[in-house]
Amino acid sequence: MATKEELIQELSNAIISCKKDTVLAAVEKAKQVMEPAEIIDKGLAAGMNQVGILFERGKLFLPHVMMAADAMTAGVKALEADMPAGSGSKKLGVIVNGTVEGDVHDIGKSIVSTMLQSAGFEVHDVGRDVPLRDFIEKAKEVGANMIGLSALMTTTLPGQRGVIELLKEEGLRDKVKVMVGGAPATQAWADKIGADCYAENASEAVAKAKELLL
Ligand code: B12
Repeated sequence: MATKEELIQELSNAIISCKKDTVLAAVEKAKQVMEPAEIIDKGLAAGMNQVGILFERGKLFLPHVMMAADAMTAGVKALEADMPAGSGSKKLGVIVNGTVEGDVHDIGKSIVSTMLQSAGFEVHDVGRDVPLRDFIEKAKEVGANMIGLSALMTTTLPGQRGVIELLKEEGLRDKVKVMVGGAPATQAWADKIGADCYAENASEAVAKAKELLL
């Protein structure tokens, strides 16, 4: 029987192999002993970060990154059934979550949506490359208590500030909390733009959302 460390390594290596079948097999194996959140955070996401590093060093090319991204999405999907939407009858809060305009990176954002949902929040995932005003319109439509904003590029990060400015314009800033995330976002950035919180990963996003909304 493989140890947890070996399984984590296997998950990460499977993502680096860029092969969907290898990832799905590693996920099936890990599921016997590990929680879905741990499989995603410690195994799959760690592998994807490694892919990013290899890409930056010119050891992997864009088609590999796209294949790894597909494999990662399939791996997370295979775990969704094990993370049923929060069971309590009362929802913990309503959250609109998406990736800002100009940015098509959605793997991390989707993991955050899935984990928030399984923690018991009502999540409206508005997708990727989302026009800033659409976050506001969706928040109004569903009566959101929080907006989650993902940005994976330094060039799209300012979109997070843009949504906060729009909330102020609409007189909604004190009614809707804003949580920001994505690789280039930091606590210092969140403070600078006046976001309510920053979270480094999906587990932290759940903890911070609970802190702010409960
Ligand atoms: C996969 C990937 C892609 C895939 C995306 C597939 C998809 N469906 O998402 C594809 C191949 C399509 C792609 C395209 C491009 N990419 Co790209 N991509 C990556 C890569 C390798 C990994 C990103 C990823 O999925 N990580 C794994 C997930 C699990 O981690 P994560 O996204 O960080 O999410 C976690 C946390 O950040 C946090 N989080 C995320 N969102 C949120 C939201 C909230 C509310 C909270 C609280 C937390 C949170 O929780 C998540 C889970 O733990 C990164 C490198 C890297 N190191 O990030 C480059 C990277 C982001 N890409 C980059 C670039 C430049 C591009 C392209 C322009 C093409 C190119 N020339 O390389 C296009 C972008 C087109 C566009 N307009 O958006 C650059 C960005 C540089 C910059 N300006 O800052 C990076 C950093 C690579 C690099 N060094 O060059 N990319």
